[in-house]
Amino acid sequence: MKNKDISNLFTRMGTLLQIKGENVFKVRAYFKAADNINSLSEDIAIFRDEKRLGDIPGVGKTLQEKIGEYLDTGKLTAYDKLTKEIPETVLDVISIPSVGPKKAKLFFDELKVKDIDMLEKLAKNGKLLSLEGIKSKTIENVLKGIRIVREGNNRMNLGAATMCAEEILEQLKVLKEVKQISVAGSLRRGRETIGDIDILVASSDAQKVMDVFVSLPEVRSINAHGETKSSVMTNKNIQVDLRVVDSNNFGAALLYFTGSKNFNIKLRQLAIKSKMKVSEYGIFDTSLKKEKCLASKTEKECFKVLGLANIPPELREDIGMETLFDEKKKVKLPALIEQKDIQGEIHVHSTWSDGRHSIKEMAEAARKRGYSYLAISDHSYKLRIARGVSPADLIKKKKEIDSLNKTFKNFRILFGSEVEIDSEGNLDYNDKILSEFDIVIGAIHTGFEQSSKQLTQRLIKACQNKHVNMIAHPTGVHLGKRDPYDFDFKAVCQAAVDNNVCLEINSFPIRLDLNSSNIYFAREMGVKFVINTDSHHINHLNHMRYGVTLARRGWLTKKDVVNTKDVGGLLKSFKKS
Ligand code: DGT
Ligand code: CA
Ligand code: CA
Repeated sequence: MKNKDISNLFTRMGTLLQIKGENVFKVRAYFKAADNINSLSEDIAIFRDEKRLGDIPGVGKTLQEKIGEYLDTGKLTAYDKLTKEIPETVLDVISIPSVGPKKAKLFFDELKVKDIDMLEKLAKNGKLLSLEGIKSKTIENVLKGIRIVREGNNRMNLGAATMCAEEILEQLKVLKEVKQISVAGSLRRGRETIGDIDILVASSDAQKVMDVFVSLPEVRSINAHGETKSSVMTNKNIQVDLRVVDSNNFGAALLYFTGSKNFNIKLRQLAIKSKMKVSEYGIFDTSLKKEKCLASKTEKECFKVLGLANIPPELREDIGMETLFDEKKKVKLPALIEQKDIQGEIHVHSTWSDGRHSIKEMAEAARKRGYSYLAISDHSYKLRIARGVSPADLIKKKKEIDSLNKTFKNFRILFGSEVEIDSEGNLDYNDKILSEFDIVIGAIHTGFEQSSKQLTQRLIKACQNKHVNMIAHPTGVHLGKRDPYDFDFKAVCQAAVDNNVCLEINSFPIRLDLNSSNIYFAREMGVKFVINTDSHHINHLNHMRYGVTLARRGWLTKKDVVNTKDVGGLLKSFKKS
């Protein structure tokens, strides 16, 4: 399906036209079409074949021709022409958080800044300062933005890595030579960000598996193509490493290549104490003249001979490591939360604010997932950028929810709101309105540059509001775009505990906020959590898996997470004493 490719191409085209200074209507037409193509549930090629491209809102005659050209040739002449005038690398400059299209245009027009390296040079040598409206604070932010983007380019988020790995796994799994297959490395451990994807296969015909792997359609270039290990770059610039081992060693290899590095070091130290040795081929008894393999087929057997429980991959990290390898206490591992424990969620959007789907569509999608409730928590009034709901519209929204609820059995839509916490820590609706909601979520979307003291106070004050049940995406991080804002996390956890406010684990791939170490820390302080997707589209409900993974990495059980309860239990646990 080429929908995503075409949508991305139109977005890039629109952005470059903006830099060129084209007429706003032309620019907007590209953005609108891109947006609508992205949310089609059907293959755009079918629209074309059935001559229905004109049915897609915002797709006029000219764009229809362009879509046709791309579907037929995989190219767009207009785009190629445009990028001769304005290099594609200007898009990288725009992706820097504090830059955006306006400044990128200024930089390009005045100083011909065509890529990030050049921008960095001019920021450092003071040339940028010569431009109108550019202050030293702007330069500071530009350099900070460059650092974040570069880090983001080195590591992808868990969602992007999972999607890429699953596509590849699907294609290898079907080979008859592949006996077992699994991801390994940081992806198997569920880290928030992933450097490269590691895949492990058990097969007696390594060469065949390697040959298929390096010729997969998503492979752009081959870094290595060996007997048991290959490494490729995909067309999305993701490195994927594949190792093939014998079926008899699969468990030991999986253990070894899952890591983390520090976890493996601990395993080796533990083994040495019992006169054993750990390698990618197995666990060996070293007390005998000739080493003897004690376990290698499954991870479980390997752990067992080392005297350990079957430690889930998510726990093989520095956090909690002391507990895992504690010599004195016999450690019982927690029964980690699983995706099937989730009964519903409380942070999704609808067309009442910036969501793509109606309340009914969102509810149906949630029901299909087996949920028994869903809180539609649109943005509050002041967040104009996200079409926040006016007090007058709240009455209509509530009516719509009430009448939909009459049509359901065993499912309930809750009336929620993601309410702006203003720069002083006050909420965007008054107490009377807040008391009407089933669920009130406090959230920060602006004013990130405040001092740590101000931000901490703001969050604490929101926790103290008697209507607030949860704080959304508590640290404000955007992976690869924005660092967490600076605040006292411990103080906010304490305020959350004292006021019976939950902290969110936001599963949206660019957020993943709280992250696993925040979760682990907050849990020790007694914080309760809600795992949400922050969906703006029905497809986003699938992101729940990432939030659950983070929760597991933070050692959470079902009990720590409020949306593992039924709707009665959920609302009861939000009650303020
Ligand atoms: P990443 O890719 O940076 O997100 O992190 P990992 O943990 O996937 O690291 P990676 O891809 O370098 O290696 C995969 C696993 O292989 C790692 O978790 C532990 C294991 N491993 C085995 N031998 C080595 C070694 O010599 N160095 C490193 N770094 N890892 C090794
Ligand atoms: Ca890796
Ligand atoms: Ca690797």
